[in-house]
Amino acid sequence: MTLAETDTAFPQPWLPREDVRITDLRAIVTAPEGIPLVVVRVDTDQPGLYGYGCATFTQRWKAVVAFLEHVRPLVVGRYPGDIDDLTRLVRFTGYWREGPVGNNALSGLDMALWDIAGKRAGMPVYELFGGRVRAAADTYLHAEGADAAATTDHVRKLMAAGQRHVRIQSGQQGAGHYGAPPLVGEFAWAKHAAGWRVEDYLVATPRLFAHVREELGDGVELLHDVHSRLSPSQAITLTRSLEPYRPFFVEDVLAPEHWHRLGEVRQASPVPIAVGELATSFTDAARLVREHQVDYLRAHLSDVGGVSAARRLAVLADIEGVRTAWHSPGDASPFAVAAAVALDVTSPAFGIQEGHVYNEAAHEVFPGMIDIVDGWLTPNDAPGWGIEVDEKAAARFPAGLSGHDAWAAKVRAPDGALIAP
Ligand code: GCO
Ligand code: MG
Repeated sequence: MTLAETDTAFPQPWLPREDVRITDLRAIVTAPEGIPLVVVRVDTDQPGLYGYGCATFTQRWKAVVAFLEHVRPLVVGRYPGDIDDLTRLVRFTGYWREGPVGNNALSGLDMALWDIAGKRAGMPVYELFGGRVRAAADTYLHAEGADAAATTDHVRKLMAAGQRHVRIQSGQQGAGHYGAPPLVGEFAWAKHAAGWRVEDYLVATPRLFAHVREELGDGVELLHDVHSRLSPSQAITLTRSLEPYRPFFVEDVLAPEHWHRLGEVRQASPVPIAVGELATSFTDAARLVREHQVDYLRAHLSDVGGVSAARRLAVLADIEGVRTAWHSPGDASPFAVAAAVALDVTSPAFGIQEGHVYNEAAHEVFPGMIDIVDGWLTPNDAPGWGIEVDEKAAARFPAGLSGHDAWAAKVRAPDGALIAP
């Protein structure tokens, strides 16, 4: 095929090195764990050559699927090897860019193109990124329970399974804290009896840490996710109260609306601060690193535009002395996990990797996906991401509306005011 033969309104701008063309781009939506996941598949005119990428904005997945309708005509007919040109094309043609919908769609395309590049080269993507600087990524998993004793038991189980790092959350009166069940009863005096009381949280959290350290000693690294519920001064109070228990990091002390005040918190905090999963623009994530507002950058790969964007952030983090801790819970598909781990093993700035133990249904849908073994995530050595999608299995787990809405709608203070969940 020559340039002139490309039958598209968005022709190939230069003669590609090899005659390979994109023929299709589509979304696959599936919910093997009940959490809607969006995967983008990019096809080419070469038999058996296609790629997958993660485009999961689980709460608003239908919007991403619709956005991809705008992406498809931009890339069909193009050479899949021009990854940066194709992603810049998607960004610039839309004029208004960034945001969780557009960036997730972009990420699906971006990761799928890296998958195709790896398959063409016969190499895992991590080798295209420059090769390993470490054998595998150490991970953390989540422990939660109704109270400190139950959370401690959960930590014990995870340690027995090989985890060296565990995030601890525990329940509280009223709505409970993020990640842990509501418990112990409600506030009889309150306008909203099932409310969440920040003062109680600020007392309960250092007690939780004290309990876990007392029971389990120093042989485990402990993490904690505030989930954006504090003001700057409350964040400082919390981090100071946790200092004796040596947390590995404290996550999301402030909501993104107040990130301009993160510097203050970090200056006053005696423990490392991790922020970034709510960054929905590359620019915002880069600012967290450039302005030294975080010790660990926790961007969600697909929300900053994909693995290419995150790779630039990892380089920036390396330059600025910041560590990475890519966000990767159950609302990231196994392609996002593979992409995060490819960055983890190739970046000197790696700090820790959030892990998620997927269920059997997810393994059926995504053959080849990588799992945590003894606390480690090790990249797949097959070309590309080395993961397939079994579309028949995927269809058995249709996506409904995200359950997140129903949960977040309940997170209110005792006076009834809605809180960032
Ligand atoms: C974390 C998280 C998540 C988010 C979830 C929202 O793993 O650190 O904060 O579990 O709540 O991704 O959909
Ligand atoms: Mg979090």
